[in-house]
Amino acid sequence: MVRHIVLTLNEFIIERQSEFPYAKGELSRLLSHIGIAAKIVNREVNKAGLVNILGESGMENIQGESQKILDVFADQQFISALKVTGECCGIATEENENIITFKTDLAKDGKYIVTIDPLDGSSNIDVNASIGTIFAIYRRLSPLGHEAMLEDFLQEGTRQVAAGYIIYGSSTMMVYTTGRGVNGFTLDPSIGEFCLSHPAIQTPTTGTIYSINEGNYIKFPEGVKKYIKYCQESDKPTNRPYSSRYIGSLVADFHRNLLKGGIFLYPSTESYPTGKLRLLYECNPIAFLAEQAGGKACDGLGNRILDIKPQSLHQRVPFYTGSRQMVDKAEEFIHKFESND
Ligand code: AHM
Ligand code: MG
Repeated sequence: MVRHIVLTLNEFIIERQSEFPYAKGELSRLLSHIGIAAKIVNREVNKAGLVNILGESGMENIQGESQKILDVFADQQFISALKVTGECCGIATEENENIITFKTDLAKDGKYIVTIDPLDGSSNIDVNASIGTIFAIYRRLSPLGHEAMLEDFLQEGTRQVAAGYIIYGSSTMMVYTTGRGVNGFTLDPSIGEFCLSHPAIQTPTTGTIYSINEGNYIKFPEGVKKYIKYCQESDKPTNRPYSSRYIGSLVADFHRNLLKGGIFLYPSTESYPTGKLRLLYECNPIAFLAEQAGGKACDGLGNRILDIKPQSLHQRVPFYTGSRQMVDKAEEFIHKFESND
């Protein structure tokens, strides 16, 4: 019998721990706990289609537990998983207006804070399409021994010590970086472990996929409109026209483009004049992963996403990310036509 040796997420995290400048195992524990919460959320996500059979959200299930809407469930799972580590003094999530600070003595000594979108693209749940969790980890700025403060969360993306996402798709994967490349782990349901399946991910420098909600076309900046037309023109040497692929779930759209090469665009629109996606728990972690995989992320206004100083917790920014050459090209168009907007 041939035996395949698998490297699990936890083994990998421990193996890599010594590469980390101030490694004492705290960050490893945080990442492991995120992995555990992800498995619990995954279990519930997989049951989503059964909700109508087992009882509606907000009603009691057969064990007498009240059932929660999945994004609220995911939010609570990640909050409690991070609370018990004692390494994390606070968390900011898409579901909560203000930061959540952990008040135990252990947590007050925690060196890290986490920003997280617990279940991104949740409108896709009802139709069985992929959704995801996105997270970023920072070292706190406020003194140890106290509760976390807002300033701990308003740090530039360059200061992330780790970031990643979980994609609940045809299989469930966790992809993360600690600033030394990007690695992907696929959940093997038979052993309940994330196993290293995509080591040292590098994204192609160019690709043939563009991902954007074209329904908002009329209100896009002029340069974005021109770039879309460029993607649609025929040109053999650059493999155009490109293919349009858009799930409406950032993690799923980004993950596909990361592996195949492509560009994801979420510009300003009529409903979202500064873009829809949130800097702290959507754009920054994705931008960190993109750059670590050799790609690029910018706001189309001349700024690298990771350099933007956040002003507020739920700040939105226009977002362009993916294969380096494609993002460069989109930026070139935006810049060229910016006076027409
Ligand atoms: P959400 O956090 O409310 O789920 O919204 C974020 C999602 C992203 O996953 C996705 O890229 C985007 O919204 C899609 O927006 P739209 O439906 O406007 O194209
Ligand atoms: Mg979201």
